[in-house]
Amino acid sequence: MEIQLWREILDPYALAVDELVVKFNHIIEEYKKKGEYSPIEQVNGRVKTISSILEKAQKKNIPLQDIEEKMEDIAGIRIICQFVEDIEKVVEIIKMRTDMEVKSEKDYINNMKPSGYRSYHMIIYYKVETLKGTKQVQAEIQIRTLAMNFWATIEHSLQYKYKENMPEQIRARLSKAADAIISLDQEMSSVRDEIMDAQNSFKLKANMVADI
Ligand code: 0O2
Repeated sequence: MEIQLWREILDPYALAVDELVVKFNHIIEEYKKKGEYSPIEQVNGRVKTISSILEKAQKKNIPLQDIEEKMEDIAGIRIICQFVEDIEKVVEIIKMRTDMEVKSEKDYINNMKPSGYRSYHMIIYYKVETLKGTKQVQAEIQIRTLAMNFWATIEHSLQYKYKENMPEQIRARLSKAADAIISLDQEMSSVRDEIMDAQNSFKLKANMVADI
């Protein structure tokens, strides 16, 4: 396929990613303005690269003409939360919206992948407006804690380094690290109230200083 054709296909996905990132960032702002704790800590988005699309299509035997329908993560949004409890809240927020239609969900938090990967995945339908009219695209939203993201980032770069041949010893250490992440998230949740109190009083003090 020619590069120009790829651009035309991927453009609406780039627009969807840009819009979704703006919208989720706006949610953070709304919470901040109300002086409330935001269940979303940060948002990132990306459009899958052409080479990565082709690689995945080959691996999963997806014909090129079916890519837009079958490859659900051409547009990818990653929402990072501080605490595991926040993930549920974010899922709720997404389900309430009228501009995002949930197609499917995968709960890799309660059902950890054999690798140790944990995250909550939602595939949504999202409409964008282009010169050619309205186009509905799919986007994958990954919701995870800071700790889960730390693990996934390291594991992803090791996967990239070793491809299919990750040494068993490294695999085992990653699995041990995944258990440590579960404990860390549990520990953080148990001190959640104290942390939130501290953050609120810090904000309060900062506001008081700003008012002076
Ligand atoms: P990239 O480079 O992040 O875009 P499959 O890909 O067969 O496992 P499926 O149905 O395509 O399964 O989707 P799934 O399982 O919901 O996972 C899709 C995405 O989740 C992956 O995209 C990763 O981003 C992330 N993910 C899933 N499993 C793992 C894992 O074990 N480790 C890490 N670090 N991330 C994972 P891509 O396209 O594989 O990769």
